Amino acid sequence: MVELKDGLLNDKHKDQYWNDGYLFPMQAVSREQAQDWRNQLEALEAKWLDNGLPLPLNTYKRVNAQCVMPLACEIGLHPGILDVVEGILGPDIMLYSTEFFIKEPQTKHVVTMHQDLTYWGMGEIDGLLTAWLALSDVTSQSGCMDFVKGSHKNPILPHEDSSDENNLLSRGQEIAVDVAEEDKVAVELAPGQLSLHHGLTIHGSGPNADNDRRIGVAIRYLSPYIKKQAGGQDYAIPARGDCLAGNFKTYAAPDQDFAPEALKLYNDIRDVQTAVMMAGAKDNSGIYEKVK
Ligand SMILES: O=C(O)CCC(=O)C(=O)O
Repeated sequence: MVELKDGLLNDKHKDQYWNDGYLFPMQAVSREQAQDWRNQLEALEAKWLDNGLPLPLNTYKRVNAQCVMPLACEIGLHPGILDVVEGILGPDIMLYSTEFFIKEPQTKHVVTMHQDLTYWGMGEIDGLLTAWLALSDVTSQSGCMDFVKGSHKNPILPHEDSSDENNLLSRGQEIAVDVAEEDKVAVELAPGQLSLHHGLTIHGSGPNADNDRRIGVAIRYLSPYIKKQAGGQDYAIPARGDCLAGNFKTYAAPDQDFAPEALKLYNDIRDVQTAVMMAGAKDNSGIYEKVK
């Protein structure tokens, strides 16, 4: 356990993150808070699954949920999580994307081993990290993430697209080198616990062989000083400190689920990100699929 003092990382924790490319587990929010967020998510799923949204509900949950779901912003802007993130990114923080990674009980969905920054058009930077929050018990049995220690010291390695329908990633991206089982570190987390990983850390996750859903929230945070190297100007929500560098278009947290103006903004963000994310992809049938 990474013991936080007043909710903050100490220098040893920070060194560990920079040496290993990840840090876990931190109890960033209470178990009760995690259960409350899970309840809210499941109520939203029940209400909106067949409620005439322009894109499948899963698309909105899986990427940029912060744009259309107040709950995703509440989680991404929670002070307990931002306090931990501040220890790595510093006082100025933007929320780039909140993503619900859900594996239903006894299903084969996996996430192939990859580095996040491969298709984001940001280059090989230190100023982006993922805080991954467990909303259920996340174990090897239920398909927790695996990290490869020190792998963030690599550049962006070659990746290949896979067309496996069980892959939860946008283009089924997979690192083109085999990762030995003994190099994988299992990231087991209890509800309310958090892991951090660097944008170059090699990671993935296996299937859920458990009887409960495996629910994680991958929250991508950026330093406002990052400049995208490819694609048009991207979007982010100011989360803490000075976010006026102008590298990202800013927008406000939504105040109701799937409001028309938020759905329009969602499409604008999607267009900018799809151009970079899917460049050169063989297949475009996943969450960045073109709207007909
Ligand atoms: O939730 C998972 O299993 C994988 C998530 C992931 O790849 C990420 O957060 O970058």
